Amino acid sequence: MQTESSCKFICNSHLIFIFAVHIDTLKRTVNMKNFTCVQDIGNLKSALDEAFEIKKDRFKYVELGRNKTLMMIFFNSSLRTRLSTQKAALNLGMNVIVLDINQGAWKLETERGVIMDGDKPEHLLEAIPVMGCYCDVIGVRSFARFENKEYDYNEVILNQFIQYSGRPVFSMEAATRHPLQSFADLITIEEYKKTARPKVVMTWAPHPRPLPQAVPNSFAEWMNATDYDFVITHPEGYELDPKFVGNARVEYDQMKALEGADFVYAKSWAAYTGDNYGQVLSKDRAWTVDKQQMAVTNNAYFMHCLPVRRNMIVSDDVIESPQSIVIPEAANREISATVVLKRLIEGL
Ligand code: AN0
Ligand code: CP
Repeated sequence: MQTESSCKFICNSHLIFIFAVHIDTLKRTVNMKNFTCVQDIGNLKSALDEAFEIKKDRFKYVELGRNKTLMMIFFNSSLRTRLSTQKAALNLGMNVIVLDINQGAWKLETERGVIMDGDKPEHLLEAIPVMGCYCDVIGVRSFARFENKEYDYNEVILNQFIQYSGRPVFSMEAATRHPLQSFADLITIEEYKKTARPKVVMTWAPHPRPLPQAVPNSFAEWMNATDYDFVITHPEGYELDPKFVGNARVEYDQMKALEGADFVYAKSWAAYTGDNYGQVLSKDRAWTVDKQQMAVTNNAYFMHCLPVRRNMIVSDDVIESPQSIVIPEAANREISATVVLKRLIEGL
């Protein structure tokens, strides 16, 4: 039997390969199994086209999710992800169940082989397939714990959901990536850019507590998938995993990096490298994005995923300036989530 993707004939002793057009391209739908990284979204141009189509008419696919249930599982706090993903599900006519693991659920053991005589009455390996019984799609928020780099970077929790829930799973910020955020960031840059190939600078900024690398890793991964001029700047010691840095330019001098920038994307993250994994190495407020930093840019737009600590990461003046697009950026979370949920439902 011919496969859907290709078939071959033997003709005059030449092999002629005829590649059948995959049925998906005809329907212009992309069936996603899971959504955890930029590769899962496939072609960025068609993902953006779909985002703008949905932004024009966000209830266009309201019939698609009828009698389908989204379950959102939060191991960590959230404002935007919770609200925007729920709104996205409502746009698609879905039902929504939300569970905060730390508020009302049994405390979950996550390690195999543990003698469960402590304070955790339930194991994740039972909890996950049970959750899968009550829904069609599962979103998971599970931050890096900073106890063990390998554990975090292997995405143990997220992968257990993929393996044991029996449902499509999407990341609502996992240990190493925050793809719904990065997709919303990309949509926002596309809306505001004035040149085909804008200069986008991601700058580290100080914060009192160690924050995950998920947002900067993910932003870098998505920016590297575009043809933008992408620069990363941070103090020495804050190098990110080279897998995410890719071909981005890394510049240790923040002011030099910011020269001529069209977009400034601020984010704090804890150290990644060596024994410093998960540590705060600097709280140097010289790195806070202030008027002085913005002055060397090309009248750049200021972006941040939020929540943001004012006068640590960004000054009041900059975040309140007309160049600050943090609110439209957050608004686009509804759009990125609608595209992702639509595609996951189409894959059911
Ligand atoms: C989280 C982080 O930096 O990953 C969530 C950002 C969307 N931020 C905090 O924990 C403050
Ligand atoms: N940007 C973002 O993911 O925000 P929340 O942590 O509030 O969901």
